[in-house]
Amino acid sequence: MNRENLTHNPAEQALIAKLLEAHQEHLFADWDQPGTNDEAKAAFLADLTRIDASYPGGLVGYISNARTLLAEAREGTNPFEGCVPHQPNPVDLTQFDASYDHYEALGKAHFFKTAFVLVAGGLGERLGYSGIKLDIPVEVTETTPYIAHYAACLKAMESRMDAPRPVPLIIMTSEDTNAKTLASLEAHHWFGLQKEQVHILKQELVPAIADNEGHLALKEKYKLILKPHGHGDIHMLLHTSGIAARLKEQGFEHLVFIQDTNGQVFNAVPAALGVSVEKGFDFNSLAVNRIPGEAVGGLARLVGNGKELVINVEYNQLDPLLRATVSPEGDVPNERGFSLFPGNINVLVVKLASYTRILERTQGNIAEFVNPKYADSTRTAFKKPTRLETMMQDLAKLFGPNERVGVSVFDRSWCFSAIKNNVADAAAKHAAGGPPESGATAESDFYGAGRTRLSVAGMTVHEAQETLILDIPMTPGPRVILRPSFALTLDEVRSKISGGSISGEATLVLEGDVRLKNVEIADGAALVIQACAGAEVTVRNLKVANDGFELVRLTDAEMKSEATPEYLRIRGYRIENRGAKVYAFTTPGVYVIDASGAVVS
Ligand code: UGB
Repeated sequence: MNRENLTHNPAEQALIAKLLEAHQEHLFADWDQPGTNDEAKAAFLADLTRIDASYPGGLVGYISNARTLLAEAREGTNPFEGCVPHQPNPVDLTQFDASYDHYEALGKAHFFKTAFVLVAGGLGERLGYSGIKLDIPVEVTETTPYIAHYAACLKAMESRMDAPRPVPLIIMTSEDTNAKTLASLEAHHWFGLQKEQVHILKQELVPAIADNEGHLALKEKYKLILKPHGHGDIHMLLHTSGIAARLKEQGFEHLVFIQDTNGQVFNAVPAALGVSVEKGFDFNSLAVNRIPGEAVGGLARLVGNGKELVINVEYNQLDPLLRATVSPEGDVPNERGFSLFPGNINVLVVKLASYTRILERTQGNIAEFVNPKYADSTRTAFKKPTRLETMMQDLAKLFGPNERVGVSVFDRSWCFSAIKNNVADAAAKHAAGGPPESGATAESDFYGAGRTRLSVAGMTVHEAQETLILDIPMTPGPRVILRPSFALTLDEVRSKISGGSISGEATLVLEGDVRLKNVEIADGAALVIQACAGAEVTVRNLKVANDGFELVRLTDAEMKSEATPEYLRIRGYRIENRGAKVYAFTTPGVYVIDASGAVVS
């Protein structure tokens, strides 16, 4: 068909001409005559136009980048050719000692100059959850969604400032998650945040590529196959939206990048910020001790080609790089069972001054890569269409020799426990010796961090025995939820809790300004104290014994039933209230709960 007949819109005609020059004739072959399927054609052209505008260099640039990267992939070009990996020189924050307190205090004093970026455009394909991951509850004692937990952390940070100001939250969504994220925020009144402090940036999907020649893949006539471009899009969006530059102008100094389901991240944020401030890091990656082979990138200092970079080597590239250079056996464990290269948890603390400079220089374009699954060893055909991807941690590659790129290593369960896998895959990962990263382990670690805080404050904590639920390990108690309004740092916990004990499958939930002095909570019992802003509650010498909450395993029938909420089916249990003692203080004032459990105001 004559190309002028495809559309009367000059801009669309120009785009078609460019695509034909880029050998994309198949996109427009076999078009029906005008009058047939016109709506589908218009939608197809609208898709092409939108993607052309959103990708730096347009669709033709995307196709050209794809051809280059696919040719390199086909030849097996080593992206790290000439580089030798060395261990980075991490700041060790795995012990809760005086230096940890020092960094937390520094970080806390810096809250008012910090903004957060939450990348939440991923579909969570490995988990197979039908909603957005931000809506999944991090715990099912009180059923708090991740987004509610993050918002509560930001509110708590604000309340620690001398002159409180809203902590900006930038959320990156995608076609897959945007509408549901907005709906969730609106349905819950922005989870207590001001609407103006939340900025939503939607990333576009990119077209899938059918072959080494860079032909765009069609799902059907007039429909492209579109796929996520990866979390690296956030840098381009922070640049093109002007938000990064604006935040810098407003006096913010650091951005903290976080993932969608890591309930532990704010445990580590104060100390990580403190490290960035004291050491003047332009880029600080939070990391954990990594088990060789697990799906977490390794942080390495790469030396070669006249450069030295501290960067993430993604999990599928680390082992081959090590085999080709320093370790013929690949990624082998040290005597403690850990890889020599700390695991990247994709929590980044970035100095805004250097970040905006780099965005100006690069327009936010960071390294793309392609990972095609070839049909056979000739590498001429793919099993299924592939696409170009980007990763937000690759930003580190753009920092120069005059900028400071560091790594801060934390205890794993303290700073990182995400929900990545469905129950079957999680059980298989556990059987293979790796972290399951499931709904149950994320919740178990969330309570575990609460227990750690109580122990640090000197409370005696008798843990319940680890158990397997659907062949996934978890520790069912004590279930300790210390809300951010109660404490954000270890020092705050120490100042509010003294003495006491908690045992087995007991539950403790503390919200607001609450102090516990010699409180004992028996195995299976539960104490919940909710103090509104302006209420100060002290609990003295109370011995708590009641039927508390019970963790109940789902039956096979419940696991299969659509009537069972999906957020329970991804863990294999629910938690039922059998008689928890709840104190709710809804008006400001000074209250004491005495040894008999009575409230004396
Ligand atoms: N995300 C987006 O916002 N947009 C996208 O297009 C894709 C994802 P995954 P991944 O934590 O253990 C990363 O898929 O990419 C968001 C690191 O690269 O859960 O496999 C998504 O919503 C790896 O080095 O993780 O691996 C989510 O919030 C390691 O640190 C976030 O990006 C690994 O995470 C991560 O997406 C890990």
